[in-house]
Amino acid sequence: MELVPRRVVVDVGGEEHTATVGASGDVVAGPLDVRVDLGTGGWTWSLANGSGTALPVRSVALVLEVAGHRGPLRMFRHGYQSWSPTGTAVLGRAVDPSTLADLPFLQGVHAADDRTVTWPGELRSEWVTLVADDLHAPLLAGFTGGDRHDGTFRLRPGDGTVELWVEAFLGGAVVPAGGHRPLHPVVLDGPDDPMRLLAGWADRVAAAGGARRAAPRPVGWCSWYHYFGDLSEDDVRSNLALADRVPGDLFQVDDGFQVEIGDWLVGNERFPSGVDGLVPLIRAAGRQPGLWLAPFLVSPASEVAAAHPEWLAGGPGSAADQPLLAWWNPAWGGGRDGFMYALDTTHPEVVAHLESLGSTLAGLGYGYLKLDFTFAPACSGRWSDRTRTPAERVRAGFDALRRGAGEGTVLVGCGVPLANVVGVVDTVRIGPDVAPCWSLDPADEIVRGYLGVQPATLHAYGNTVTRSFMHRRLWVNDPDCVMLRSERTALAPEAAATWAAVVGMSGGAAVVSDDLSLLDDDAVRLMAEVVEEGERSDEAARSGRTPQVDDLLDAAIPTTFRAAGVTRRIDTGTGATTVVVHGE
Ligand code: 9PG
Repeated sequence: MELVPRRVVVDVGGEEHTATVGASGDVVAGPLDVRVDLGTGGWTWSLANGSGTALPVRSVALVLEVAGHRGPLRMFRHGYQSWSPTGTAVLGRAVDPSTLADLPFLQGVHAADDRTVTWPGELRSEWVTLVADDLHAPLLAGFTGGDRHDGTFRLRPGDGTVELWVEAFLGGAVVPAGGHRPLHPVVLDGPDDPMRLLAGWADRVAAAGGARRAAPRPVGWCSWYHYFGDLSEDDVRSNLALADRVPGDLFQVDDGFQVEIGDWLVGNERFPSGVDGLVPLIRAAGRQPGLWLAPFLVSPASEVAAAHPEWLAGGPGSAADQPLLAWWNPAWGGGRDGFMYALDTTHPEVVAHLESLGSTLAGLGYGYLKLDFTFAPACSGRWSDRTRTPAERVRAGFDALRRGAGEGTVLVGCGVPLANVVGVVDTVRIGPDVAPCWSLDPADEIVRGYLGVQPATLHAYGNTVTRSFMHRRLWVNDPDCVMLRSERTALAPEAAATWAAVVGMSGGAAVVSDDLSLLDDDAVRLMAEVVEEGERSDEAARSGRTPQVDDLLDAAIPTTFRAAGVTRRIDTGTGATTVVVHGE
């Protein structure tokens, strides 16, 4: 199997222009000049606008022919952001979820390009992909960065041939007349073992992007998966009193403390001591205060939205004079049925505001900030600086928070486009939310095609396994919380134990999220084991030995996971572990 470069296709303002490529050099694709330097292990490229007028560039793609494959092709589909499902699909059998939903509002939350896929049978992957057939070991293609623009792979079946479109996604960023933009280089690797290929790619990305991978592994407690949005200061106090039941020092308050999304320094009526008052409480128990926030979202009812309407991004197309609706969560209220606005991270005052927010929270004593729903600046809309790509808008927000919070604060990216934040965050949530159940019924699907993004322990398990190679290469992986309570849960004890063990084996964050008064002695013992096992896995990962997934390319959700001398086989139907083998 081989990937053979054939054409360059650019999308400028919705119009496609094509040019043939065979060797390195400059090609003219409509109004753009694209320079491609092909090597054996990939290529470097850049674009230039010699047209004399500013141009909105949506994408630049190098189209590769997949030559010499046998039998159906499989694609490792890497998801766009934390909650986007990652796993293997078979070309001709699976479909792109956008073709089922046709809902750009949600599609843009789970892919760089929010439009519905129109190429019949197309499968997409973001940032990196593996392509395999029945006969050959897989090939890898991946961008070596993602902070200047996103990168999308489109596997497109045709008449007897299959093409892999490798697309630098600039989202309509305006390139001024005479402007030039380097694009992230693309590596091609293989045929080889899939886990080896992914690890090798991640090492390249880490080196290119200055990955922050030395932060301590978060271990402790988080309020979300028991209390959800009803959390109160009393709940924080009662769990602090039992904090010794769980190892580690993190004590993280999640969604539920704020008066409005966007007004992060003001607690609601359930938090009489306020956001600042939580810090001494948590510190008095000897724990490190952590706080959740969705820094780029603002509620229509927030003070920040009222005081600075010019800080809000505008809607797409004809809705440009209205604020962009970037997310919807009825539980957040806000006076517009739960629709939330987005801060314009290309606006200098917004950047200053985020920097000051980071600095204030760090100054109060929050050493750990869970930055959630951070895909928001990538949404299609009207942004004050039209030369910025969606990736650059996300990155600008994170860079501002980092400048404010300082080097010593642990920044966690959640709901985050992974490619955009290498080198600025310490930890990344790499999967969808767990829930007090193992899996969902197909009838629970809210938007067609997107069941896999809904909270369920199975969904978190899938991404924990398929993205395990990223841990300590790109950042510290956060697989999401362990839940061990035996009351007020639909998670069977066997499934809870499997999930806890997988979290440990991943070597990533090990955070429990129960009302600690509901943990019995067995649960307390299990959590201690998870943390110990996690320590061993993390130690191995620090020297490049991340977990192995033997059936990564054989199943949509793998069933085997191997780390730190343990192999586990999981029944993904029930969550029960069927086989545990100790020893390499
Ligand atoms: C707080 C929660 C927790 C959780 C985060 C995030 O797709 N969705 O509708 C969706 C909603 C919420 C969500 C994830 C996905 O959860 O991952 O840990 O902090 O926010 O609101």
